[in-house]
Amino acid sequence: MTVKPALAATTEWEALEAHYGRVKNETLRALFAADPGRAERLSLEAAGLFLDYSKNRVTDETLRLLAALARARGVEARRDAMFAGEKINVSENRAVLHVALRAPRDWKIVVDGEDVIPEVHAVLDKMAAFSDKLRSGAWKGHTGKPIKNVVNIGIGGSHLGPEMAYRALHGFSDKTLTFRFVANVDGAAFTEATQDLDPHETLFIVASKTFTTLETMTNAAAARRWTLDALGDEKAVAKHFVALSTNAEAVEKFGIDTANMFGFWDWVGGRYSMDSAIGLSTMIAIGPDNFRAMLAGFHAMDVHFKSAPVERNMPMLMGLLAVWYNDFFGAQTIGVMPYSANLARFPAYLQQMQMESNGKHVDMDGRPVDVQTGPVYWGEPGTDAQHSFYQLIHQGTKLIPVDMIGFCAPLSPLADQHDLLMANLFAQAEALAFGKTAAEVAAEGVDPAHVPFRVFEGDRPTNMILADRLTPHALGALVALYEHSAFTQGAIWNIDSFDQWGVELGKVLAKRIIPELTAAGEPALAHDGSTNALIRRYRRLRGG
Ligand code: G6Q
Repeated sequence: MTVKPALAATTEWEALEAHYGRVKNETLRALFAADPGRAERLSLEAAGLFLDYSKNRVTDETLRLLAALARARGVEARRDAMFAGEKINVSENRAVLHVALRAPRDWKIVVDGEDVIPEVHAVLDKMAAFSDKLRSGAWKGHTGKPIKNVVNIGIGGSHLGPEMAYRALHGFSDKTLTFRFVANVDGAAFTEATQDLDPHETLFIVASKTFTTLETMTNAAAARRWTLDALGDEKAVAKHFVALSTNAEAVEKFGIDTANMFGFWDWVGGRYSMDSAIGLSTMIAIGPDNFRAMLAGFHAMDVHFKSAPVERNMPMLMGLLAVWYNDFFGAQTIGVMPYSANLARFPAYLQQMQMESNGKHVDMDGRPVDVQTGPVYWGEPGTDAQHSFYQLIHQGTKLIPVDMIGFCAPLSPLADQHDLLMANLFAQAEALAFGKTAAEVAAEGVDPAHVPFRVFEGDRPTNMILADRLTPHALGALVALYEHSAFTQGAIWNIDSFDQWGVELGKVLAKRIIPELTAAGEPALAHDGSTNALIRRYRRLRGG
C-alpha cells in the first residue's frame, strides 16, 4: 500500500490555504449581489432531497479547489473500494458494507468470495415475517395474549438509530403498539420504561452486535427477571425475547432461541446499523413496506454518491464544506437543526455517526494526522433552538456552520403551523447569512448607544436541506447523505472512519472498578489519588 503524503504538504491543500487567505473576508452580501445565478448554481437535488449550499462562504474557485482535493485524496477510489467490499476498515481488517444492507436483490457485493446480498435479503424477509406476525396479533406471549409493547434494549449504535427512527416516523407507525427504548445502565431507565407495562404483553428486543456490552446485558438480565417474576416459567423467554446480534453463541447462552435471532455481519458498524436487523423495532412500528421504502431512500442516495461527479455529489459537497470550515476557518463544530419535532433525536444520532467515525488522531498508516479532524456535531430542533442557543450563532465570536433541515409538506393536520415553522427556517438562514448592519439598525430609529448590541455581522454559513415530506424514504436518504458526508471527510483526512477504539477502552475500564465498589472490607485501590478517593467516598455513601 502506498503511504499518502501528509495532508498539509499537498499541493491541493496549499492551494486551498492560499485561496482561503484571499476569500476569508468576502461577504455573502457581496457574493450574492455580484452573482444573480448563485442560488440556482449552488444547489442540487438527489434521492428526493434538495440542497441549497449557496449561503456558504465559498466561491466557484473554492468549490473547484475542494473538488481537486477530493480527487487528489482518492475519495472516489475509496468510495469504489467500499462498494466493492474491500476491507477499508484497516484497523479491524473489515469490509464496510452498510450500503449492502439496502441494496436491491439483483445487486452483487462479494466479501471473502461470497455474495452478501442474498443473506441480507434473507434476514430482511425473516424480519418482515416476524413483524407481520407481531403486528397482526398472531405472535402471542407465553400466556396467549398478543404483544402490545415492544422494548428495545441496546446502546450506542444499537439504540440511537432505532430510537431516532421511531420518533421520526411516528406518523407511519402502528399506534396500537407501545415502543420503549432502554439504553442506560442506570436502573432508572429500565424501571421507568417498564413500570406501566404488562409482562404478559411485552416483547423485549435485545439489540447488541457483540452481545457482550455491559449496559445491554445488564438490562437484558433485568428484563428477563421482570418477565419471569410475572410469568414464572423459563419457557416464557422464547415468546418474550428476540435478539439482534452477530454472536449466535452468546445469544444461545443467554437463553434466547437462535430461531428468534436476527443476524447481521461484522461489516456493519454499530453506528451504521439502523437499516440492518438492528432496525427490527422500526420495522415492527412502521411495517415491512414502509421499512423497505426507507431502505429505498438510503439506496437512492447510495447510487447518487456512487455515480455523481464530485462537483454534483451531494454527500461529497457536504463533506468538503465541513472540511473547509473545520480546517481553514478553524470552526470547531457543526450545528444540525432539523425544523421538525419528529427529528428531535436526529442530532444525537448524527453525533455518534460523525464523531465516532471521524474523531481520530492518526491516519490510515498509523501516523499522527497533521490537520484537525472530525468536527463536533450537535443540535436541537428548530424553532425550539432559536429560543435557546441561536443567540451565540448569530452574535457570538465563534463561527458555527449550520445544516438546516426542513420538509415542505407537514405530517400534522395543523398546516398553518407548518407555514410558521418553515417561515422561521428560511428567516433564520437569511439572518445568519446576511445579518443586519449598523446603518440598518440606526435606520430603525434605535438609540445610537444601543446600535452595536443590535448589529448582526452575518456571514454565518448554512446548508439548507429540504425534502417534500418526512417519509421513510426521505429519512433513509437523509441518513445516507450524512453517512457519505462522514465518509468523504474521513477519506480527505485519510483516517479510518469505521473503527472505534475509543469506545472499546471504556467498555474495558469500568469492569475493573465494578468489584472495587462492592467488595467487602476495604479493598486495596491502585488508581490515582483522585480515583481512589472517589471510590472510597462512593463506598461510604452508596446506601443499601
Ligand atoms: C458503534 C459503536 C458503539 C456500539 C455500542 C453497542 O459504532 O461501536 O456505539 O454500537 O457500544 O455495541 P453492541 O451492539 O455490540 O452492544
